[in-house]
Order: sequence, then structure tokens, then C-alpha cells
Amino acid sequence: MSEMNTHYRNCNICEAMCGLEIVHQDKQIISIKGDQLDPFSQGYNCPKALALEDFYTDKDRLKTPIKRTASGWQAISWDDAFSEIVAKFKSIQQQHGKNSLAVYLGNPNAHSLGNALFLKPFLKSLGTINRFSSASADQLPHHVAANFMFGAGMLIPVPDIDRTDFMLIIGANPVVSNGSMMTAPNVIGRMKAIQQRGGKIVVVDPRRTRTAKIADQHLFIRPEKDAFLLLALIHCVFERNKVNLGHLEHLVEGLDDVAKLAKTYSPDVVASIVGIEASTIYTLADDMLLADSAVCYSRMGASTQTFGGLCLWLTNVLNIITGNFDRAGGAMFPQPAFDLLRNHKVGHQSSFGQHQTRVRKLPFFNGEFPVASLAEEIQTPGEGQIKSLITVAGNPVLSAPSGHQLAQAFAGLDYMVSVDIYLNETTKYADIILPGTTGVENSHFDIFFNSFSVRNTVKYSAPLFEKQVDQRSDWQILKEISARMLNIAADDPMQKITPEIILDMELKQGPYGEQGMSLQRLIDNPHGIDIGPLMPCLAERIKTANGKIDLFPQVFSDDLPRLQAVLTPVSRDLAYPFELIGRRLVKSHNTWTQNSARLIKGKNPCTLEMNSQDAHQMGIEQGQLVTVSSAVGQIDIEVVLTDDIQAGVVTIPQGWGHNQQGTNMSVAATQPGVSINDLTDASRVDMLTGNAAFNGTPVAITLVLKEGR
Ligand SMILES: Nc1nc2c(c(=O)[nH]1)N[C@H]1C(S)=C(S)[C@@H](COP(=O)(O)OP(=O)(O)OC[C@H]3O[C@@H](n4cnc5c(=O)[nH]c(N)nc54)[C@H](O)[C@@H]3O)O[C@H]1N2
Ligand SMILES: Nc1nc2c(c(=O)[nH]1)N[C@H]1C(S)=C(S)[C@@H](COP(=O)(O)OP(=O)(O)OC[C@H]3O[C@@H](n4cnc5c(=O)[nH]c(N)nc54)[C@H](O)[C@@H]3O)O[C@H]1N2
Ligand code: SF4
Ligand SMILES: [Mo]
Repeated sequence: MSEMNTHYRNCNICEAMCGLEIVHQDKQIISIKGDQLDPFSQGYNCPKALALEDFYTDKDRLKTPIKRTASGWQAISWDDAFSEIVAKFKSIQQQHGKNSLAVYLGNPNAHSLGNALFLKPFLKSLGTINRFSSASADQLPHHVAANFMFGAGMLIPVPDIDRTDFMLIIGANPVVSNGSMMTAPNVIGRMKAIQQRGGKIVVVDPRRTRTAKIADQHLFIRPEKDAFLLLALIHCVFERNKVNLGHLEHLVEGLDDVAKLAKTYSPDVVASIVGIEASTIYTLADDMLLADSAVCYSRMGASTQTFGGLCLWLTNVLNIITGNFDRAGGAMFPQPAFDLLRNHKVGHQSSFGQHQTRVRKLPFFNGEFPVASLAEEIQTPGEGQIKSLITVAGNPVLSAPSGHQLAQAFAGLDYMVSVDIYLNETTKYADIILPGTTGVENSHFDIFFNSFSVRNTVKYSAPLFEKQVDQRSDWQILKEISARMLNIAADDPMQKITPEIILDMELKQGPYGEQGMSLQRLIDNPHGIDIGPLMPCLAERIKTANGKIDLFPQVFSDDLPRLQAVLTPVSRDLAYPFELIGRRLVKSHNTWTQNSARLIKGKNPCTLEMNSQDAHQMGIEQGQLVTVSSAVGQIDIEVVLTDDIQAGVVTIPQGWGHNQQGTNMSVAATQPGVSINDLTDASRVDMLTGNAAFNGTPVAITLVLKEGR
């Protein structure tokens, strides 16, 4: 046995970038805990970090390629796998056109240095326009708002949580999710610090979440009505004559149009539809205006809904007109050491709407179509139909709206490949699964989350363990497919490029390159380097042609009639009288961490939470089994009664439903839960952006009668 060693790295599971200290001996992990010397996370970690050991040792995890055959899954060599895949892709594309091959990219790609860097050439080599990803079941409206207001989809403002005096949180539960589009390890600590310095936190959510419970105020809101609340808050700013653009005075266009629009949406007009009293909305606006600095932070609750685009636009507008943009304590732009916008041209024409999906005419943006349209694009015959698919680190059967319909669609494909570490609800439809290395086997650098971080920091993590001889990294898999698709020779110099070579170059050419930033510098500082708090930088970072913020882009004004149409309260649909929303759990991340025994032990967390009074009226009791049905599907689930959810709203965790035959996640199968996405409806989208509208899915609830009664 060799000596014990200590390894430092960033956790790659969620967006918080927590620094970890991992003690190991030979190939065994002895302990995982928060790295006290990480300048950003300062010792914080959540329970999921410990599961990095489980993913490493997981016996169910695939390590080498497998192929589906008539007699079951069989091991296949890497070379045979690549040869078959590339031959199939080429012949299908030859027969049905380039776009008959589609790609779906899942969330872990954003948490992997190699994938983030090698997906671009990989996608190019496939030559298809049909690309889909989890972004359109998540943050797409943030990108669309950033694109039209600031000139680049990646130029997303983040709340300066460490200096703000007033934080309005709309549809986010960072105490559980650890923050999203807001990389902020130890959110609880950072929230408490706001309160300790005399500041205030208000949460707007149909559910009294853990975040709401530690906030100073929680306001229940009806699902999908946030755009009205935001308009009313903007209304108040004008009515109180408190518009303050500060140093952005000459950098903002369209203020008069916003004023005109907001005039009609007074708190009194929206109160009954939003479910918040007019006087409360006025007080909220006044609190925000009175604070020395304030920020409105909107996330999943505002994004994955029918008016996601409008919500994210109006959130930016509110921050800008209250003087809380590009200044300490407001919404600010990070300046990451690896700057994704380094080569983004000023005045660059975005791809928004350049193409539309074949069947439903949903918009193309940033090289992608909305995932809500994937099933119909596979299942609808005709010119341009998708015939084959490759998924990379994604599980859309459980994560996309109407996931069960996607399962049917996948079963009907001519050919499917998955780059994935498990045989799960999605990959079981593949003809070949290519498993890459994962977690502690990989080197790590957060390209994306440094771009959404509340502080400028930088850190590189080397792999903890060497991979086994027959293992490959995801990026090597992607690179090999690209090379074979394009017939690039093995001795081509391009073949020698590694993620580390690109990373080093980007660091040297990035904003801190002149100050000596490089990969070597990061290797020499394994706890990470603190660059400092966010700085005002809008004038340097903005990418619009005239260097100004567009406060009133036409795409959003064109979308307003759709919102206006739902201002009149409609009586509830009697067939589906409840509104379903999702929820995240501390000990699971999306659909894939459930094969860790330490994370799923304990009682079934996949329950339907229902308002106690609603349940009482229907004669439903705690712990009973109910059937929840929507326009597209139904599931049976145990009920938990609570006063923490608004009447008429129910919630089911997202990411569950590991109960399907033909999968190999044996630990997850002991606590399978059900999939909320068997109920969510792919036909419900934000028509502006195409983002999935999970929130507020209409559902009905009926008691499952026990046998013998
Ligand atoms: N109803 C509802 N649905 C939702 C949400 C919701 O709130 N409500 N949330 C949405 C959001 S925010 C997101 S981001 C999406 C996520 O949607 P997806 O990305 O489709 O789902 P994940 O569970 O992240 O899937 C991860 C996949 O990658 C595999 N994997 C894990 N690590 C690695 C690795 O290192 N390499 C490779 N190659 N594969 C790996 C896993 O086995 C799994 O198959 O779900 C969305 N779906
Ligand atoms: N533990 C854990 N952490 C995670 C994940 C996980 O699965 N588990 N997933 C990661 C991923 S991929 C992401 S994108 C982030 C997401 O991070 P968050 O956005 O913070 O996470 P959610 O829990 O989806 O928070 C959305 C909130 O919106 C509320 N909501 C639902 N509908 C509405 C509505 O119409 N209006 C308003 N105002 N609120 C509404 C919900 O009740 C919920 O509290 O979390 C990340 N972190
Ligand atoms: S909060 Fe996120 S990054 Fe931090 S330890 Fe937990 S899963 Fe990892
Ligand atoms: Mo996400």
C-alpha cells in the first residue's frame, strides 16, 4: 500500500463549483470534504459531493462500449464501435439527408471541460442542423433576453449576492439547488450575510421553499404569472418617479417604450391574477427602491414557463431602471479568466429564428432547436424527418417534457448512439453506448459556471486517478467520431489537441493573460485563485452594434399580446383543476445521481405535495396513493400534505422514474419514484423562445382505491 495523499478539486455535479479535499490511498478514496483553503467556497460542500466516490466505484457504471444484439447487450471493442457508428451515420445521412441525424446534449456537458471544448468540432463534423439540448428545458429564456438586450446570449447578468442589500428571488430555490445562473457556493451563508448587514430577502414562489423559509418575506404567486408581477413592479418605479439609470444614462435605449407599456399594468390591475395584493406589490417596489442596492434574480420558476422570455427580459428591465445594473450589489457581468465571449463580434447578428422546426415552427437559436419538439420531429413522416440520434450525457426520457413520448420516438429510430455512463431510460434505446470517464477520473475546469459566477475566481483540477487502459474520456470519444466522420488521418496535427492545450491558450489570451494567467499557474495553485468581486464592465462587455442596452427589443414587444390575453382570469379547467410544478431535492441532481446508495437511502422522496385544505376537501389523507393525470399521461404517487404549497398547486420532484425495464441502475431501482415528465406536456412551451413550459401543467388528482374496498 502506498501513502495517503490529498487531492484538491472542484466538484463538477452542480453549478456551485465547491472546492473539495479528497484523501486517497492507491485507487481508493478515504474521505471527501470541503476544501477550507478554496478561496471561493471556503470549506462548503453539500451531501452530493461525497457521492463522487460512489460514481467512481459504481459497479453499474459502464466503462467500455456495449452493443445491443438480439441476445442482449454485448461488449464491443472501441474500434468496432466507432467503425459501425460512423458507417451507419454516413449511410443514413446519404439516404435521408444530413439533417436526418440529430444530436441531444444533456446537462453534464456543461460540467465537463473536455465536452465543453470538443462538442463544437464534433457537432460540426456531423453536419446536421438538428441539435437539441437540455438548455431548452432550462435557461433558454435567459440567453434570448441577453442576446436581444446586450448583444450576446452568454452575456447573462448575475446577482451580486455578496454586496446587495435587497434580493428579490423569483422562482428559484438556491438553498436546495445551490444556485443556478448564479454560481455561489454556500448560498445559505451568503443569504444570511445579506440579513446580517441589515439587508432583506424576498422570495416569490407558489411554494414556501427552504429558501423562502430563511428569507425575510415570502409571497405566494400563481404559477406562470410572474411577468405581470414584474410589469407591476416596473409600473411602480415609473409611478414613483424613481427611474434611475445611474452611469448607464447614455447607454440605454427604449425607456419611453417601457414606460408606456408599464402604465397599464398597475398593481391593482394585476393583483387578482398574480395572487398578490396590490398594496403588497407597492411595498415590494418601495422596499426595492429604498435599498442602497437591490437585485431581482429570476430562475427556473420564471424561465420554464409559458412566458419565460418575457419574464427574463422584464427582470433585466427592472434591475436596469432601478439603477441596479452593472454596479456593486445589483446585477453584474462576471469577467471570467476563460472568456467565452473573447471572439464574439460586436454587432454580431444572432441566429434567433433563422430556422424553424419542421412540424411546429418553433424557433432555432444558438445552433439549436427546442427539445420540446424532438419527439414530433422523429415521429412525423416527411421530408426532413429525424431518423437517427446521438445523445451525449443526457437523459431526455426522464428530463424532457412528455418524456414517455420521447421513449416511443427513440424506439422507432433507425439508429441511435449514446455517449453515457449508464444504461438508463434513454440509453436503453441506443444501438451502441459509448461510456466515457467521469467525475474524479477527469480533469476539470468550469468554463460555463465561471461565466455566471458571483465572484471572479479561477481553478483547475487534475484527474484524481489515471483512467484504466481501455477507458476513454468523453472528449476522446467525440474527437474520434469527428475524425472518422471527416476522414481525418490519425497523424494529423489536429489529433494531438487536448482540453489542456486549449485551456492554457484561452487563459493566456484571456483578460488576465497579461498578468500571467496560465494553466501552469493554476496547477501551482491547486486551491484556486481569487481574482476579486465583480466589477462594473458593461461598457467593455456589451456586444450590441451601438454599444447600448436595448430595453425594448421588438421580439419581446411582439410577444406581449400573448401575455395580455391571459390577464383576464379564466375559470379553472374542470378536467384538470390543479397546476403542477416541479421541485428539486438536496440529495439528487437531475436524473442521474440516484445510483448512489448514500444519496437515495431513507424514505421515498418522490411524493406529491398537496395543500392540506385541498386534500381535506377531496377526502385525501396523508400517505395515500393518488393518480395524477394530465392531457398527456398519468402516474400513481404517494401524497404528502402541507401548508407550504399554495391551494390549487401540487408538486412532484423532477429527475425520478427509474422504474423501467432494461436499465442497469440497480441502486436507483430500489427507490425508483415516478417521472414528472410523464405528465408535463411537450405542446406547452414559451412560444417566443420554444423553452419547455413545465410550470403550471394542468393536472387532475384522484384517489387510487385499494383493492377489496
Ligand atoms: N419537469 C421538469 N423537468 C426538468 C426540469 C425541471 O425542473 N422540471 N429541469 C430541467 C433541467 S434544469 C435540466 S438541466 C434538464 C437535465 O436534463 P438532462 O441533461 O437530459 O438530464 P440529466 O439527468 O442531467 O442527464 C444526465 C445524463 O448524463 C449521464 N452522465 C452523467 N455523468 C456523465 C459523464 O461524465 N459523461 C457522460 N457521457 N454522461 C454522463 C447520465 O447517466 C444521464 O444519462 O432536465 C430538465 N427537466
Ligand atoms: N440538489 C439539486 N441541485 C440542483 C439540481 C438538482 O436536481 N438537485 N439541478 C441543477 C440544475 S440543472 C438547475 S438548472 C438548477 C435550478 O436551480 P433553481 O432554479 O434554484 O431550482 P428549482 O428548484 O427548479 O427552483 C424553481 C422554483 O420555482 C418555483 N416555481 C415553479 N413554478 C413557478 C412559477 O410559475 N413562478 C414562480 N415564481 N416560481 C415557480 C418552484 O416552486 C421552485 O421553488 O439547480 C441545479 N442544482
Ligand atoms: S453544492 Fe454542487 S458543487 Fe457544491 S458540493 Fe454540492 S453538488 Fe458539488
Ligand atoms: Mo438545469
